[in-house]
Amino acid sequence: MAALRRLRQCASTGVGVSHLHTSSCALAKQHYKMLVLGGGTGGIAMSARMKRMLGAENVAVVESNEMHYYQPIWTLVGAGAKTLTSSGRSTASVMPSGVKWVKSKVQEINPDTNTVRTDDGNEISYEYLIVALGLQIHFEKIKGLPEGFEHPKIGSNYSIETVQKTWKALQDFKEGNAVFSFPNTLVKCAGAPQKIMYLTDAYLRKTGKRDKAKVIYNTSLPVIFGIKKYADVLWEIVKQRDLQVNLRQNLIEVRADKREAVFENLDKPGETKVLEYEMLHVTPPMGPNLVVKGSRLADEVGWLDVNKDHLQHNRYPNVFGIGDCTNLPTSKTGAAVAAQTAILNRTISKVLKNEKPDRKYDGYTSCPLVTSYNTVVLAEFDYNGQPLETFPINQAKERRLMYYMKADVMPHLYWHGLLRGLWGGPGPYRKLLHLGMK
Ligand code: FAD
Ligand code: UQ1
Repeated sequence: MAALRRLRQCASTGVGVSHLHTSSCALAKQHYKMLVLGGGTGGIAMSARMKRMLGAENVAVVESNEMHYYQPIWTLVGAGAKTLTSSGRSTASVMPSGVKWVKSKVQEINPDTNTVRTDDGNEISYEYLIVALGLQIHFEKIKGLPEGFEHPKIGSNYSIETVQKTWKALQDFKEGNAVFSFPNTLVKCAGAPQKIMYLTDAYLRKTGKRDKAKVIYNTSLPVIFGIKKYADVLWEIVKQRDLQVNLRQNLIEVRADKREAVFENLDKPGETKVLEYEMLHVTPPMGPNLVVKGSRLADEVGWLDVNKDHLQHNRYPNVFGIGDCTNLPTSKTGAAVAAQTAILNRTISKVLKNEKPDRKYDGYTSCPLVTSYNTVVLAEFDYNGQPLETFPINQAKERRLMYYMKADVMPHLYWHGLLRGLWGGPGPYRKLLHLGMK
């Protein structure tokens, strides 16, 4: 009797029940033609596109968070130019209507049986899988963190819990070192660790405190930015504004009670330097999503192993990947995800017809380098590190128009274009705009 009641309850939830345990409907087996893992940028955008291609009833998204955030605006939240509230919307509101939202965490992916197991014990099977699980941030790899964030004067734009602490530290700045770090790992939006330095400099000038501050950017990288065209202009800016850039310096410890940051010199193993700070902005070490890393879908490092042209998995042809969780050899950004959605849509439409994928991803990525409260250098480039600029003007120049685009246009393009599967990056417009100039 009890089992029958359970069965009725489960059936009334609308779950596609093909097999049922008597004890709990949490163990009900569900099946979808297209299963999307992750309801972040790539996951929501692809679910909107898959709904259009296959019908909503054939698509499900696994995501446990009740809120969806537009992370790129956190740079401006950390500098007090936008509110955190403005960066988030409920996951329910961005989920395409009719698409099944599985409100759980993915625990295990089994591509050999075409199944996924969630943290509440459900097994979901799929015909096709899109993995969009993003990357993992690792504050805990720095000694003294994350507990150090309980102290004042320290923040990080890289998480919801810490981004407002950056703004607090900036407002409370009195006198001393403003220190910014860049870890010894891949990161998402490789420009963000220094954008907040430029904004800090601008804020301190605006509030008359700049002459009491030493602004220091300690980066693990051997360059200020990976693409020479933009690096050249950034070096000029840091010189002009008296911002100290130290290369190959990696943050390994924060003694937040004493306001000390410890950096190791990556070129001289064993050599460390302790910096006292009045403000510290931490960019955490990052790495592959742990669920991807623990599955057979991972490459030897742990990233999702996909074909760089078509975004199809290299060993499992019914699996696809997008965004920060993949091993696509380009810089990890939302702008890159936008371009990838158009390519992946095309790849999947071909695979569904038993045809070969044709359109190739060129690696397009973009980083709006915010250099003050009203200027941006808009870096755009491809797999080869070649600039691939949308506008027929020199983008390696600080421009007010680009700041307006970053702060006010991009969020609209994100919520109403990208997430609805209507914005596949600026590629087509680039061609038009450049044609117009010829
Ligand atoms: P995400 O959007 O991170 O989504 C991953 C999703 O997977 C999340 O919703 C997460 O909850 C979910 N997930 C993870 N694990 C599980 C699990 N086990 N089970 C279920 N769900 C799971 N990009 C730009 O283009 N321009 C910028 O100016 C820019 N600035 C940035 C500034 C900052 C401070 C930050 C943090 C990022 C910035 N980015 C920028 C990067 C951009 O936000 C990301 O590259 C983009 O969101 C990646 O999309 P994604 O779908 O791959 O991952
Ligand atoms: C972009 O497409 C995008 O996604 C909506 C961003 O936000 C995550 C960006 O920051 C940028 C720069 C682009 C590229 C778009 C144009 C118009 C250059």
